[in-house]
Amino acid sequence: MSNRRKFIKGGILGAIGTAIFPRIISAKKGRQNSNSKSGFPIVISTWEHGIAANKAAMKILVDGGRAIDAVESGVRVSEADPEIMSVGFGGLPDREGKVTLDACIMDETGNCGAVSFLQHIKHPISVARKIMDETPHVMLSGIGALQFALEKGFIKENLLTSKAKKKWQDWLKESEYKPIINVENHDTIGLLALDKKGNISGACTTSGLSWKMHGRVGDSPIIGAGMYVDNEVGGCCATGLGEAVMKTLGSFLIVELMRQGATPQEACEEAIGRIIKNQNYKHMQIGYIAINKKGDHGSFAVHNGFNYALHQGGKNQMIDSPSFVKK
Ligand code: SD4
Repeated sequence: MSNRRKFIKGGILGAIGTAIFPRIISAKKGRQNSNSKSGFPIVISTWEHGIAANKAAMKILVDGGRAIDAVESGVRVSEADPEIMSVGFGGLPDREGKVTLDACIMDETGNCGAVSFLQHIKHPISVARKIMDETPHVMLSGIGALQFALEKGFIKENLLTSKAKKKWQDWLKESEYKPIINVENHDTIGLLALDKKGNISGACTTSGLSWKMHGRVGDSPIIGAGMYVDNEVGGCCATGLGEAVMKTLGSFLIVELMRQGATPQEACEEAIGRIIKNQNYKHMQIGYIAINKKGDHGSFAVHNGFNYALHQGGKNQMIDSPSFVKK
């Protein structure tokens, strides 16, 4: 390692890790998530619906396909499933009863695309991909994103299922607006893949916080907040209260910490540490998953209960994430 690199590693991790949030990094430095193994192809994604998404993504990778195609195909499975009430079709609406979707995608060259506040389109991730591939822009929002999608041949649909509508009508009785993340009201899918060539891509898609204010956009479509990849280093996805992730640009932070030498596990712990240090974390859940170029992975959450799906070495399984608050 060059002297300069040693200096950066020591300097930045020293300053960030031990001075700012000593409890996490210094106590656990060098420790890997006990579930972490190296190797790729690998697909990792948030929450239980990740199992089906991983399966679709890995199918592409084992045939020698690109990570970018794998991540898009993977999260489309969750977007299309009306039983998943936090992503795409069947997602819970905002306080006005409108299903508004956020998504982003990023490839190994640093190209990226995103949509925010998009209505009526079942697969926001594929609209994000088209923005990445066919426009000079990164993000389209609201009516402009819808217009673009329709021009590209996407079909306008009603995404509010009767089940989601019923839940909204029940919520309306009290109309209590609490932007609080708990087990019932979130489950964004963030998915990362490293293909056989060792190239990395990521995708993230969500209907966001249920009962959110109309027009509210969370972290999920923000490159660097809800998801970020850098082909020299690794990638990260976030789930949970988007406002807390946006305030700390969590996914970008985690990738940059890995660039300075942190393991995926250490980097996730440090990013959660920033939230704990500066925000009232008691009533908010945030979870991160991260991988590096070797196919090591890590995860960390504020509270107990976060889990993720890992497809590696021929096995596709759920793993409980470690957390800052243990119970
Ligand atoms: C948001 N981060 O809109 C998303 C919600 C989420 O798991 O992740 N839920 O704030």
